[in-house]
Amino acid sequence: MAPTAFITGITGQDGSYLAELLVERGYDVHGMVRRSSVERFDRIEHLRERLTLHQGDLLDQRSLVDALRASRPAEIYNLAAMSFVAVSWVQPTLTAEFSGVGVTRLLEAMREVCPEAAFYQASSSEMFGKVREVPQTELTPFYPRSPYGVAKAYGHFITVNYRESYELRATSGILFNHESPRRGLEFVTRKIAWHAAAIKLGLIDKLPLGNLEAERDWGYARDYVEAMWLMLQQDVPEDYVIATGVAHSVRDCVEVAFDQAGISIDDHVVADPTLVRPAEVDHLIGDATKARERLGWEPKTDFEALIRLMVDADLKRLSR
Ligand code: NAP
Ligand code: F7E
Repeated sequence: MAPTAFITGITGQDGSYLAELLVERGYDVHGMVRRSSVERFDRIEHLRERLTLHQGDLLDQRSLVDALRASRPAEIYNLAAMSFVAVSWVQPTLTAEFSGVGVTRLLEAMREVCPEAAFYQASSSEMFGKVREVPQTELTPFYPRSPYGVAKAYGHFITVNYRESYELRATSGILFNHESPRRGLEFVTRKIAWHAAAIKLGLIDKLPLGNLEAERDWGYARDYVEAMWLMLQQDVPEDYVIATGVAHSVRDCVEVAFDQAGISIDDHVVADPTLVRPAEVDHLIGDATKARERLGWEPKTDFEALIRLMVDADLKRLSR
């Protein structure tokens, strides 16, 4: 019988790639979606027939228990969160509810309905924040610098705590930034790729940006969901850093994107101080040695290839 997987956040970037991977591997894939007056399932539209969707919300315990009862999963991937760091300063308590306490709600639902399942928590390099060492490993202490990072640190530790308290097969993946043509338009790589394409096609003229010197360790989302799956195939649940080990600046991203689109930076990029964050994270570079050695995982797509494929995808999309 096909194993059953349950994904929260299935309508998001990672949820859609993970659903694709699990469907390809013969899983019976269930996903949780929240109610909206307008249904927006663009990222999973092509898979819709092969998925079972349940209404639910990380803010609502009843809905989590019912969704798990209806799907009885062997693997649970908790990808749902308020994932945009900048907005976490605007909605700090809501971020804590979704991305922090929401993890406890789902773990409690799992304990009640399917304690034998394997659980994946989407932890984040944002937990390292004001970094204590470079590069960061599974043992690097956390110093989050945003309400999002603080909420994720709570989600991370409650996952570890439930693993140790109740012997749940709960694993936390500490993922560094990962991008794709399905990335939300508000995140910087996709914003740059989309603007480069739109400027090239004469649809707009300016690209407003905040801190051009900020650096991140950027990988490809398609590679990273493979790591999530590998983590849940291990006999012993442990935490893993997933990263490329190479950092680039926002400026590097603009250079590659504009080169791919064939346009000049000087004429279009404008500084917008409102996009600079109250606190920034520096020197985020991950060391994924443990994942390489234990999971056999390695990133396949480098930064430059990633940004070029994102620009091409937006050029294609906007030309239609
Ligand atoms: P994303 O594209 O923003 O997707 C977030 C998903 O969470 C969406 O499906 C969204 O549903 C859902 N969601 C938000 N609040 C919810 C709630 N209260 N109840 C139920 N569902 C809710 O994020 P992503 O890039 O795929 O990231 C997936 C996970 O990995 C997130 O937890 C993120 O924090 C974490 N993470 C991401 C990265 C990265 O670089 N991408 C790195 C480290 C960790 P709607 O479609 O209804 O909005
Ligand atoms: O910002 C700088 C900004 O919003 C990257 C999420 O997936 O990864 C993501 O969080 C950098 C920051 O991603 C603009 O100041 C400059 O330094 O693309 P971002 P993020 O904040 O790193 C982590 C690992 C997650 O877990 C999160 O869920 O780019 N930056 N100018 C800008 N950023 C944005 N968004 N927009 C700008 O105009």
